[in-house]
Amino acid sequence: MRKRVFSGIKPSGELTLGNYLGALRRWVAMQDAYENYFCIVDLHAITEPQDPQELRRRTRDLVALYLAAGLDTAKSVIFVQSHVAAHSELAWLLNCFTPMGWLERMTQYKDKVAKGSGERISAGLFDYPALMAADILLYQAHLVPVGDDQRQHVELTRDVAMRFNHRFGDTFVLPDVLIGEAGARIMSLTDPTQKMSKSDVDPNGTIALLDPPDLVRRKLMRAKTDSGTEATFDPARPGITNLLEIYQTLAGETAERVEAHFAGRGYGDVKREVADRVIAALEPLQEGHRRYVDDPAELDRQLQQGRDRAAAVAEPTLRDVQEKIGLR
Ligand code: AQP
Repeated sequence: MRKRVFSGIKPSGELTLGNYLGALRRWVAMQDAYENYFCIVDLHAITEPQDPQELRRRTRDLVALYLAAGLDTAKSVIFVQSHVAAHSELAWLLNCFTPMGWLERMTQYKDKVAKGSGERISAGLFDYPALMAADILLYQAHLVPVGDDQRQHVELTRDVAMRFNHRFGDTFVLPDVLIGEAGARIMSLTDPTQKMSKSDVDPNGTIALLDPPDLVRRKLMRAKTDSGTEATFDPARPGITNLLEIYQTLAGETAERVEAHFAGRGYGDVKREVADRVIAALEPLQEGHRRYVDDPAELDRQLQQGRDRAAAVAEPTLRDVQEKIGLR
């Protein structure tokens, strides 16, 4: 039997190169080997304020990008989280089995609180990991391929599952996190000490997957680097290291070969070649995206099919949990 994989992306902004290299591109590469469930996690997006029109558009955009990137519905179930009600239902149940202390330790929550004003932080943002646990556990997923920033949430999912299994008997598969070797944490182009995020307010810090080629080149040529000249991976020089990592991931090379390729050349050369690679990688994505967006009926058909296939797996898990805790 093939192992099951679950992962998702929030439609909380325009998809970035970080989301692509840390998540989407890896899903495509591994989809032949597993039974896959790939979700657009709109319920996670609303943990922070969203414009309803934009949310609707971005959700469909994301489906189109999943398909354009090469996810194939013959190999992967692609669906929108809120279309399968079991996600919200199990999230509530798991809430009641997740200690507050565990949630308080999540660094993503702490980072977001530090950036925003405390008053406006929603209970949903605090509770985000319980919903993420529900997403993963509903499908009895063995593996969760994510970027490095989500490692802690998958570990919490595992702890919640273990706790539940211990109390009520074998119910959930314990999932393992799967982090890529390169591209797991792409950093902002304007502040390379921060990860590239789709909700970044500075548009120059991120490359959006739908950015036109000239804009991609401009942003990369202006990417913040130090005053050094040697193009080597070096944690003390996060700007150039980030650019080399983007190059490495797209070229599928080892770090040593990338350093050898750029030996004796300046940062300007690195930026130019990274821009060439990124633009070449985005071109087929943008073209595929246009094709799907131009055919809304086909997108709807894919989503309906995805919903049905996902619900067929999620609903029996939910019923089992309801029975075990005495709701049925
Ligand atoms: N900079 C990144 N480098 C590598 N991987 C990344 N991911 C996100 N940013 C990077 C991975 O993309 C997947 C989808 O993430 P998400 O949308 O569920 O939430 P996120 O991790 O919070 O992504 P963002 O872009 O930072 O969204 P906002 O700004 O809305 O919070 C995950 O696998 C993630 O690891």
